Amino acid sequence: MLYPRSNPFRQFVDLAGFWELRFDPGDQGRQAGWAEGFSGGRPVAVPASWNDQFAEWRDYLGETWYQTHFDLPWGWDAARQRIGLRFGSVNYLAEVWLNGARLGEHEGGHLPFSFDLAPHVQPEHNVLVVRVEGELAPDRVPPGNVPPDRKHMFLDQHQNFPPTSFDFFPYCGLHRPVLLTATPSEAIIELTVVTELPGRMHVKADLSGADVTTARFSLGGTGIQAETRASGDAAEIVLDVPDVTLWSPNSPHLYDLTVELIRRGTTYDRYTLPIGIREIKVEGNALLLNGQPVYLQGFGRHEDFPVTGRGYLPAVIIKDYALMKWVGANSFRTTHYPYSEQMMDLADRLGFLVIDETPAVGLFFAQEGLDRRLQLCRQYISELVARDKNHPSVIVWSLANEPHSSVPAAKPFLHNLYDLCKSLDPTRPTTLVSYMGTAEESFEFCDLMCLNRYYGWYTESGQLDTGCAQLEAELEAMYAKFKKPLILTEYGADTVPGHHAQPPDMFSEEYQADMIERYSEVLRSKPYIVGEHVWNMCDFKTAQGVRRVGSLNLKGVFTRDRRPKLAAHRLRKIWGAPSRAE
Ligand code: GCB
Repeated sequence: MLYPRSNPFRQFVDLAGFWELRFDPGDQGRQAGWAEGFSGGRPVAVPASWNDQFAEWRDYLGETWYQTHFDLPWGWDAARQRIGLRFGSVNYLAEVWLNGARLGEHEGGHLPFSFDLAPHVQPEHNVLVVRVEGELAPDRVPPGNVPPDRKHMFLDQHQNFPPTSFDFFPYCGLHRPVLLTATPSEAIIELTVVTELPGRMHVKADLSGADVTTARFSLGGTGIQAETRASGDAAEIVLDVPDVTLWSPNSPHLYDLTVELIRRGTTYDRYTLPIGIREIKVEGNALLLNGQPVYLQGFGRHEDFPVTGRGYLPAVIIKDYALMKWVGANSFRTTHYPYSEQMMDLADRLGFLVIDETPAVGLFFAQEGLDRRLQLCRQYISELVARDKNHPSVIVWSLANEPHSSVPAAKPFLHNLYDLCKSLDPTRPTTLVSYMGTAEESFEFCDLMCLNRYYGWYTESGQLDTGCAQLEAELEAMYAKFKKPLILTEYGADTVPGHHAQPPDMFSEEYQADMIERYSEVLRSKPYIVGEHVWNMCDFKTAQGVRRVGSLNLKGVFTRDRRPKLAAHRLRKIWGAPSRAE
């Protein structure tokens, strides 16, 4: 899962641009052999969702074919190098052919997958075809088209269109960069770095064709360099960094770890990975970063923007980080799916604390399709940990958002996921995010508790006094029961920008600002609360339904085009004050 790099030993080329696309509602593409290449396609932007590019296909989630052509760059040679193809995210199902040969398929949006292109790739005139399909189905994750009697009755009683079991638009397409990669045929294929105090790095490099290889590890700017002999398919080393600068939000210091493979005095592969040295753990009531309590203040978000949908948009990423800094946030959760790798790299560089969430939102536990949903969740956890394990910014894994846990089948299912995640990464606290109205028994084994609560909005509507009293009562009860630190991972109010009211009432900017402030007061009065994430950073597109005016969730503190509402200014005051960690 190493992100492709370009250096004297490796190269990648981005296939972004205008591809060709054919919608295929009658499923004729398979019969007609579109896998080998098709004509009659219309131009489509990649990366981006297809939905907002073509008005008449906005709600269409079915079979869709993408195609592009490429030549290998100068100097690339499939006989000497490993030529690969890497997709950052395709939602939901992807099946891929090169020059008519089927390379494979991948299920699940938001996580990368790759193919070795040997022996099918040619120096010129390659035809790459991707069939994408994003239908909503009860045995997919996240699920959709769930029969009404299987739905959680608290929030899902209204049918929406498209029929998601989650509250965001089910955008489809090639959402993140598609990269053509060249690496040496013998190469570094994986790096795993675990850091601990006072300044130690455990590094493991997985290698292909490793016999008689020396692996050299060096740490930029420190003069630290060490060599080891590869044994089997791996090389491992422990590096101690004297006078270490630890990674933290206030000082997001990254060391460039470079690994080189050397044979008979000649380097034949090199990879550089930025590493932050830090330690995260839960102790008693506290979440400790480098031994000091941290308090998370920030948001749940969405990768969502007009026209491009869920497609990768570098300028919006930069803007969002700037707004988060402006408002005083130090943290966010990747609601409700893993974010782009570029977003995660910037979290490391800019010093954000990330709760990294899998795509498991809207999970329900009816027997039908349960095994399939479990296997998918397990796949996503494995892929997510493999992708994000080296990010210092990732401090907590979130296994699921709001599983419908009030049934006996939920706990063993979630326990299974927890155990898998811990086995893959014992170093980070692991949690899940509980649904309002659900007694989440899985907090028994989770390392900390995350709760989404909307007292004063969906219940106690318009009544902040009663709502805050309810909130406080539930927090106290949860803590008394589980004695674990708690993060309020969602709270907020839909707000029509420009709608004002005195006294404040629902949907006014004043009501949202007051609700956030009142919640924050409750949260900051409890020593076991270790974070507050407002829902949501920005307004975002949803399916159509009676609860979503204009097909938007309006709980953003910023509008969809990133203009602040009153609540953003209020949050600046609340969050501008030194956080409890300081
Ligand atoms: C939730 C969900 C989130 C929704 C939010 C809401 O609990 O986690 O996806 O958008 O409520 O606004 O209803």
